[in-house]
Amino acid sequence: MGLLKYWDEKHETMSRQDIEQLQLSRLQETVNKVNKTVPFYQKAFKDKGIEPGDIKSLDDLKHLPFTSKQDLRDQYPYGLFAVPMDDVVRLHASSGTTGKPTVVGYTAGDIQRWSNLIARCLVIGGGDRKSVVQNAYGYGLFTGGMGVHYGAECLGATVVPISGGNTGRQLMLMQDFATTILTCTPSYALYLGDSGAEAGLDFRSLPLRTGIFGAEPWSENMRKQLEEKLNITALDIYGLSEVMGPGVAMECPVKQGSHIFEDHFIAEVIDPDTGEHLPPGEQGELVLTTITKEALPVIRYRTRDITVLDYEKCECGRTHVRMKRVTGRTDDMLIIRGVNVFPSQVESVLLEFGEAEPHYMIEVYRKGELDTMEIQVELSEKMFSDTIRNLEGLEHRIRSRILSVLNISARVKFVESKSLPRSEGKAKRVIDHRKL
Ligand code: DLL
Repeated sequence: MGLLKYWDEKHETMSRQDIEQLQLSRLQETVNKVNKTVPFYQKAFKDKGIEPGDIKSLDDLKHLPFTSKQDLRDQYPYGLFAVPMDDVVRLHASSGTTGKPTVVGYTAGDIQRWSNLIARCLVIGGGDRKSVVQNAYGYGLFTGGMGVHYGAECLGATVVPISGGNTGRQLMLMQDFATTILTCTPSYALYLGDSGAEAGLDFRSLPLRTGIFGAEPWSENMRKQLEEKLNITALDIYGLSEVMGPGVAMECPVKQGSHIFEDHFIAEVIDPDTGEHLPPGEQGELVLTTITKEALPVIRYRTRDITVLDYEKCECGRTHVRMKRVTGRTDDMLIIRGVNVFPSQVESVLLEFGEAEPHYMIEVYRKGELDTMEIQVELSEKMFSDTIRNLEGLEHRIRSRILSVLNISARVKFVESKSLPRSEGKAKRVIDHRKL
């Protein structure tokens, strides 16, 4: 346990009544603001016959329109921003369903609030000013690296901005810099653990205490392995770029779900088919509304993540609602090594090449601890009988294109025309062999 119990005790332990009061006033402010500054919301409210003044209680939230990833894409790049670009100090981006990413922006105030929320997460994980945070989330357009980095600095910890990859160096610095908190995806943590063990590293001899793992789904079984192999407490961190990035929710050491930071976000669970609001305890799609974001406030953002909300009192003393582990998504987005991949992105790359047929199958494996993706593509009959050299050239070109568009390397395997299974209903494009 670190020196601090809470980072922001007042907000983390508010009574339900106070949380709801704060949420309502912040929601009203947000709705007023987007109605003035974001034409998309202005129109969406109008289409639903809603005026900002109609939001008189939290229950009225259900009358507001949803926002989807597609809406952000349609407004690419900055259409949903609620402030002039002069006030935007940072951009990040995540994969869209096709070529163009989803762009998100932050004001200086947004960065400050985000950093404070990450500091809150780190304190929940036992962090304090003495902590050495080895941040192995990827730096760049992905929100993981920079998001956690600024939060660790905000806490006053020492941050090692190593980013992902370069496992040998990660293990060396973990020892030399006396890392106490490791932040990365759970699959990469497992890889680090196994590589360390192979290299004869005894994690019991290290000061490493906590792992804060997220950006992809993982399981209790995975937690057990990570805790044993790395000799740590492994906690879950949840977030998504459109809503902020990491730090929307964080699991406390009670390990019964992640607290969604309700002073900044309003959480709902809906039936993904009907859009109906579901009572607490029922499983459905998580919908989040931001109530303190300036650059990119989102109203009822459909995360596509499946979870359950739990309003029971938590032993840790925090009063914010907990979400259970995300068990899946309502769309076909895959997360491979922390990178979001939509089958439609793969398809559009394949179709850039005249030689490939629009019949393909994506298979995802977990080899050791690393996810690998193999794409089987049908070739036209004429191409299939082409010289091996030509085929190798084509394979190489497809692979590099996939790498540059999706930011992930894949194996490409050509198969004969008409050899992949055809389906009569929805095409099955993905076989996920990973057992989480
Ligand atoms: O993955 C933000 C993040 C970075 C979270 C670092 C945690 C740690 P995106 O790239 O926009 O943002 O992907 C968001 O990843 O909708 C979920 O499907 C999935 N995801 C994120 N955290 C978890 C988690 C970041 N703890 C999408 N468990 C989300 C399961 C998660 N899925």
